Amino acid sequence: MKQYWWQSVVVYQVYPRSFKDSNGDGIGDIQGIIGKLDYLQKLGIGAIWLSPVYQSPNEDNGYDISDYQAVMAEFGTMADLDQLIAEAKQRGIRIIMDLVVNHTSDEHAWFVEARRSKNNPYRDYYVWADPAKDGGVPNGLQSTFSGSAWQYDQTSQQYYLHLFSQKQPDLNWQNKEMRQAVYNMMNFWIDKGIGGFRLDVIDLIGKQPEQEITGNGPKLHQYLQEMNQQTFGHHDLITVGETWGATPEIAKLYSNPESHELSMVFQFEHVGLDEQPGKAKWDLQPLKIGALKRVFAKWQTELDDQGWNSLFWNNHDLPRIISRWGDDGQYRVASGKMLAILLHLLKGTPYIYQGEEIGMTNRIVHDISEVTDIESLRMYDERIKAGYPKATIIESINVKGRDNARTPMQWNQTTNAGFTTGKPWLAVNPNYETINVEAALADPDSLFYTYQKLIELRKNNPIVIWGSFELLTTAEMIFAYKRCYQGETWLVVNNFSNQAQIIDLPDVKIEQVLIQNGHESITSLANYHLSPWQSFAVKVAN
Ligand code: TEU
Ligand code: CA
Repeated sequence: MKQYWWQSVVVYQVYPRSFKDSNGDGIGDIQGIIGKLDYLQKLGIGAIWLSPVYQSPNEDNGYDISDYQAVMAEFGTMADLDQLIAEAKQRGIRIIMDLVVNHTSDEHAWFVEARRSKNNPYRDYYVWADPAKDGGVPNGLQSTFSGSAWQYDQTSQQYYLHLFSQKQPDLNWQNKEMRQAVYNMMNFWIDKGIGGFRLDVIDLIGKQPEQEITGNGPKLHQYLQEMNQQTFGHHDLITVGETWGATPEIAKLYSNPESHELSMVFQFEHVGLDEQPGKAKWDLQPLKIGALKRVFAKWQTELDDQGWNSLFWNNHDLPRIISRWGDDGQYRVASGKMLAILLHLLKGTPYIYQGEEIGMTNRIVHDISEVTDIESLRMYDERIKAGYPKATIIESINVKGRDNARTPMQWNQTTNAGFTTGKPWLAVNPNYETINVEAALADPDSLFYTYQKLIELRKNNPIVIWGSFELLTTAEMIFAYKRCYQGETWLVVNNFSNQAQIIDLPDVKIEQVLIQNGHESITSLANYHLSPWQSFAVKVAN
């Protein structure tokens, strides 16, 4: 199989609003990112996925775009962005742009035109429907941000579709001119020398709203093949689709190079494991490690050579992994290293979300007034109306809310964690005095250096990229697996718990300890006692 550059790099996600503020207005910006490129180079990453930096009224922090070819004034200028692309390139780092083309902002010129009248040339760029017979919404489609996905438009007396906020009208991918306009816009960015695209909720673009089909619609793959053909297919770019509804079968359709669609997709099967089946992410249940192992093993083995995995614990929509599935108290560093080692030695392209590499944690709120994210705010109103107790809703937000990932990056122990000299747009996590980049860099035993070493291992050992995967049968709370490549074998052993565990692999002869989260001498795995969250990778004789 052909090999691609994006199979061997680690990608770092920057959420610009929260990364680094260079001018004291409390909002992260592009010059702030440029100032931290040396730090990212030191970590060893090969690409940055930049969450949206386009012009936007910020209903959904930039995921509501009003001009795809202009930079959000708060973040800087097009010249700043060109400089970022160039300076990153000098450091061997490519810039992956976030492509949000399931919807635009209602302030986008296309929508401003479209809503003028039924026969406006842009009308069909969006999805419109007549009221139901009783005058109400056309059907039962729901918005991810609570309530109906249909918004009534007074002027034309029709409803438009918004699978997210009513300020994020859905584009109509059945319209050929609209698709062409999107491809032209993509080529504008490709011509700037970007490294690729992350495609926001791309599995929704094949929607058939009249049949209440949203994800995985009938023409989805046809559109992606067309997009590939008209844009990135002619360039050596990374493309990663955000696909909440992907199964391994579907992921192979997207990511098998033969199908000429995308490099890989983000699949979210593991992300749903700590919610009650059939309910919302807010309906909490504890994670079962056994289920997590089965899900990961399934994706590792099923994609194998017919597709490519992306590997992630975190992004700007998800709570911090150490708080979620590790231990953000006594074992913060140990569990963080375990989670890093476990993930980064799997087969696929790993993604690090800003702050993950220093072990940032969730931020606790006590009242809804401390929350900024639209998803949490809408859910709160909806559940208050439905009679849920306040405390239960706040608990769900503390465990799962998106603000957890969006608190400012913690650079040092000065005021506001060195993120801004002004007032941060979202409060800094009070633990910044101990958890920050400066402290991490000064401590050779910090999580940062575990991530750095994992990236280095990947660069120097083809087995990490290409090796086969096999889940080992062990006690429930131990996540152990084997990688094999060209006569070499690695074992990766992780204690996914706060308790000691025993692993018994008497036949294993250890040749080398490659990485670990402690300082134990590991010479045999016969009746080996793992301390809480202990994690290591060893090279073994065949
Ligand atoms: O996220 C898709 C999405 O469905 C999320 O809203 C997700 O369901 C939720 O955050 C987690 O439960 C993408 C972007 O990553 C997100 O930031 C945007 O809000 C959304 O699309 C709309 O563009
Ligand atoms: Ca700023």
